Amino acid sequence: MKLRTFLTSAVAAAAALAFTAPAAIAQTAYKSEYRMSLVLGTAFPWGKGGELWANKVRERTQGRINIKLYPGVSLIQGDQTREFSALRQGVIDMAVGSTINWSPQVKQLNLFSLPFLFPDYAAVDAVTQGDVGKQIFTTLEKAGVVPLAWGENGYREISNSKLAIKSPADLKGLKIRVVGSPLFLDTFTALGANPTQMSWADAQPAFASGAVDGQENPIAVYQAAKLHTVAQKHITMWGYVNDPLVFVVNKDIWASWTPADREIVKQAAIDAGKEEIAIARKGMVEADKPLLKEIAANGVTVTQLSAAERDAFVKATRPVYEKWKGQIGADLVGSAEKAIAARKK
Ligand code: X2X
Repeated sequence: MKLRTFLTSAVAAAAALAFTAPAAIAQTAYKSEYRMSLVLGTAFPWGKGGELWANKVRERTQGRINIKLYPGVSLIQGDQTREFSALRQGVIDMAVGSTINWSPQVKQLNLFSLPFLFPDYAAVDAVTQGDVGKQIFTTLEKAGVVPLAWGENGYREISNSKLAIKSPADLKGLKIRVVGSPLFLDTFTALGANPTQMSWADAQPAFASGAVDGQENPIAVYQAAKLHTVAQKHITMWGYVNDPLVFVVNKDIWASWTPADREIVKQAAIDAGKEEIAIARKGMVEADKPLLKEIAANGVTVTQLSAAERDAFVKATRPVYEKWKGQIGADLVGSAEKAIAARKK
């Protein structure tokens, strides 16, 4: 080999090494433990979803990727609306998170909090499992995390300590705890209630002391948290918001794994997400809704609305829907509306 050729190829080889080496090193530097953030623990469908994901990953990677659960958003001292920023910054390695809690940072996620957008589960699936779901994932990627799969917290129903709510007038003056997302303040203000933002950790003592009158959360959450024991004696089934969950990984953590391990983590998230959604809907999709029977057996009033009664809530919140449609992006909301209209029931 001529000296010149030798030098050229040596330089090229060194350059190639310099280029690939950091990635190769990063990929082998696995942490002994990865930290998964969750608001709700394994007594709830949400936490079970996180546990299913962690277990599948541990098994399928023969322990190369070992995940510990941090329920109660304990990595960020319970401040659930900071979860997305903490994920982006690497304080949290991975999470199963609610679109509500991340919507202050990613405005498109407010889509799911638009009042009365989703008439039924088929509508939710048409959005999350279709093109709109993909668009949302692209948005999340641009925002700096790696989204892998959808889960579900559930349809958020309203409960309170005072009366059976049948019309917006019944909400007048009721102090309702909402999650820290401005869209919820608008919705409850439009309904004549007095909304107050509070973390989930602070909310439960506030129900017990009577500092707040009511709240909105899925029935599965109501039951697992035993909200009937903290004065929440009346539930109205209005299905105004569905609360999907997203399985995500921090970008740098993702990059540190081999392509084969990334594929395992992703497939495990998809499998766990499917199972979690089934768990979240259990007791609510069967014709006789056994979960509602269980709740009524605890002495709780469960109010079902007629179509006309429900419509009064839809009408009262329509200006909020229109205002936020613009803020979220009329195109995105329009695509969701179309997917819902075209759903298979
Ligand atoms: O705080 C809530 O209400 C909860 C647990 O449902 C969420 O994290 C959105």
